[in-house]
Amino acid sequence: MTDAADLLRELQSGERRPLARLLTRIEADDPSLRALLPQLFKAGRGAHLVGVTGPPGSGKSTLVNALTAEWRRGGRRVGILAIDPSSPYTGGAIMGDRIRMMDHAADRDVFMRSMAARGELGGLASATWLAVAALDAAGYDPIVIETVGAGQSEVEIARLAETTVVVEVPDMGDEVQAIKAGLLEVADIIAVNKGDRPGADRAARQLRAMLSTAGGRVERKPPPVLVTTATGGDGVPELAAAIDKHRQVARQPGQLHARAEHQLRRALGELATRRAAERLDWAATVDELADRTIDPLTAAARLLA
Ligand SMILES: Nc1nc2c(ncn2[C@@H]2O[C@H](COP(=O)(O)OP(=O)(O)OP(=O)(O)O)[C@@H](O)[C@H]2O)c(=O)[nH]1
Ligand SMILES: [Mg+2]
Repeated sequence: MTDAADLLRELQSGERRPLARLLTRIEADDPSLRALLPQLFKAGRGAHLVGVTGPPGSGKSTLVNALTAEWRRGGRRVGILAIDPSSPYTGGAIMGDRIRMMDHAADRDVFMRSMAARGELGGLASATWLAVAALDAAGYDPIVIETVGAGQSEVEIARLAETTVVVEVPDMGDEVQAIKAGLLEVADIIAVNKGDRPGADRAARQLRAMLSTAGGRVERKPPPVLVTTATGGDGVPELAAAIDKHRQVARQPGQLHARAEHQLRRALGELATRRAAERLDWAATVDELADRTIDPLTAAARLLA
């Protein structure tokens, strides 16, 4: 019996602990993982990968918690990866997410994990990719990736998903307009959360108007804008239905290709860079660059020779 076969058997037992241990190895970039990856990837069942992103505090975790309850009612096993980019916004986010997911803590058909990015975002896309593969092999479907949409890198991570839900709030200030514009670009579905607050319906209407005149995106229809109240559950079944519906769209032949290509390029580029970095002698070359005894293009070519 090989290591990989043992691991898969454990993963598919329905227990959460083997999966938790595997994710720890993925986060640590454990070299012994490499031998297991071919079988891990082959064992994937093609779970629906759902990204949930949006500004800090917009209610992403609460909404994922509510969606999870909805999916559980449908008998689905839900995997959740909360990506903590260690940004100034998310101090304490891991603890907060754990508390919010307590509703499902005793349910072994819900797996929740916060993944840390070791202080910077490097390696996160590929670590997330491998983590998703692990959850997929373990039979979770859907798999949700929650990221704080506060910067370009986080937006990119959200794009690993097949279906990206952007969570907005009714009373977003002007200072976050830039974030908002970047986020809307990657949205397949927009949830205006905190629907119990004044102005939610108006914010939804404004977003719809903005999206219908945005142009430049001839290849697709404007994403649906839904109003949700994550705390009370209003609009959550509709959001779950919209996510399911988008899955069908995302899996049409042409769409799948575009998504897969983006996802694979990014994560593969990151893995290749990291593997290359392990083999290369950066220090000497960086010294030479600093001394101007070598030019950057020659240095790059030499590193990869
Ligand atoms: N009134 C109201 N409050 C909400 C709603 N959804 C979430 N909240 C509250 O908003 C706060 C932030 O919710 P979170 O779910 O932690 O938000 P988040 O987007 O995951 O936050 P970060 O991960 O830190 O970016 C909490 O106090 C929630 O209880 C809602 O629909 N209505
Ligand atoms: Mg959160």
